[in-house]
Amino acid sequence: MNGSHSHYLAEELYKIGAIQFGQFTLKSGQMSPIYINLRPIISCPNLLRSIADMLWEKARSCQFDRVCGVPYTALPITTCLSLHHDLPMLMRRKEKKSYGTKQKIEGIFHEGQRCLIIEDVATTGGSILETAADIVESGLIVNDAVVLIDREQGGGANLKEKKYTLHAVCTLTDILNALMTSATVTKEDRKIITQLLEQTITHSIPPLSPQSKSFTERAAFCSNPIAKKLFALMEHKKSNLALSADVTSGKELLALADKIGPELCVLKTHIDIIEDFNARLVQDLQALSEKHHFLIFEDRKFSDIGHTVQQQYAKGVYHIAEWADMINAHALPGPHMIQGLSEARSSNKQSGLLLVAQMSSQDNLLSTEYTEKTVALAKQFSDFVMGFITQKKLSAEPQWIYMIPGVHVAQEGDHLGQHYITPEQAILENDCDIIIVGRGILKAQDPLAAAKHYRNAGWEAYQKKVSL
Ligand code: S5P
Repeated sequence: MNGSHSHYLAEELYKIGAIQFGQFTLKSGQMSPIYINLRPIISCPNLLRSIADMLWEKARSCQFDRVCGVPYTALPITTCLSLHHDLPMLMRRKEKKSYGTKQKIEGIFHEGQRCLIIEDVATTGGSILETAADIVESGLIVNDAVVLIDREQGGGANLKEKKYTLHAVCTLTDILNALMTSATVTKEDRKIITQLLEQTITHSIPPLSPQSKSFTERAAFCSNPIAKKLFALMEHKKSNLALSADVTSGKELLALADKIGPELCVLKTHIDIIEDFNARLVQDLQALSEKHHFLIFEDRKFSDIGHTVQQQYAKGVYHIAEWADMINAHALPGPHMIQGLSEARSSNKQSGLLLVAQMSSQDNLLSTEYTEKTVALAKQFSDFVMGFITQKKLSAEPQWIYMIPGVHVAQEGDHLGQHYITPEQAILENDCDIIIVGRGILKAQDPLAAAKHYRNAGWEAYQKKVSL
């Protein structure tokens, strides 16, 4: 949907209390942190008119002769649509009529005419299906239903089973994302929305296959040579631990790489925080990566136009393209940036790109829609993109490698918004492949012992997952 629609809608619905956050008991007796009831819109003519316009944008491409709202909230909305666009309306009786004609559908129609169904909120699609059943029983044909908010709880799929198509103006995720950027939302509500969005992402991810494929099996699906190499290296070395070597002296970096290297599959650098950088440093680092069998990942997070990232990757002081096995980039600038990076690869060196699909920092701006688009972008460059920096597994396709930062066994976060989870949560619950650990190891009293601990925890969780 059009972003300005979702912002307007979210803001207005929130303002009039049509969307509320807290603790609510639903009709079913279940507790819910969100309550959506669009009935107040009938007292807000401007909003009602706008909602009808948004529905019309979706409805106009459908073929139909009549419109019918699902009782009750969709009735005034459908009336509004009908009046604006000259659409003959029908009405479904919710209560059975025990006298007169006993007909369930009121209005003028003929058998074989097509009826479009309008609804305010779809959850499982049950109310739409009930309305459709009565309409069909009355001799009309139903092909489409248009809904303002799809709560993404199976409505689309349930309608599809009956060969009906659900068209949604927006999803609940769109609304929640829009509310996150709204100044009117209270701090308490923002917290609940963040949790809801995290759950939504988990739900939209394909469930774990009963037998998760091993790294060796998944290597066969990769087009990128570094991805293949990394899968093989992890299985051989029995490590899915990446060290985030966030130190500021070259000497310290090399000492760490030598000491912790045997425990790692990947050593991640922020080369621009090194205060005494020189070309020799990366040569020495490469020698250590060969000695201890780990890959070097420069966490540069490119994010500019194609022409600029080419120079940032291959030129400047660091010549990253000459020594990094892996780099990462924000998907924000789009496909030409990836193309730029891909073209700037060194002819002497294989390399792979990870796209930042989700971040560990609290209140970050990467929405579910952004994450989904990032995955779609990766597919366009599958010979170069090897996976994602993420907080959760994002696709059922086995070739992607999921690296998860924000892992710590003893802390929940830092004072600058970093949010931590444990290795078990990262690998088993969030279904990622490689844990990225920085301060959990660097600030430990005995960094080597800490690295061994994270390595074992990460690997045991992986083994548990593949044996499930
Ligand atoms: O979302 C992210 C992405 C990355 S790459 N969150 C992160 O923390 N990172 C990086 O992972 C971050 O730049 C840092 O180098 C590392 C986490 O370090 P730690 O000390 O908090 O474990």
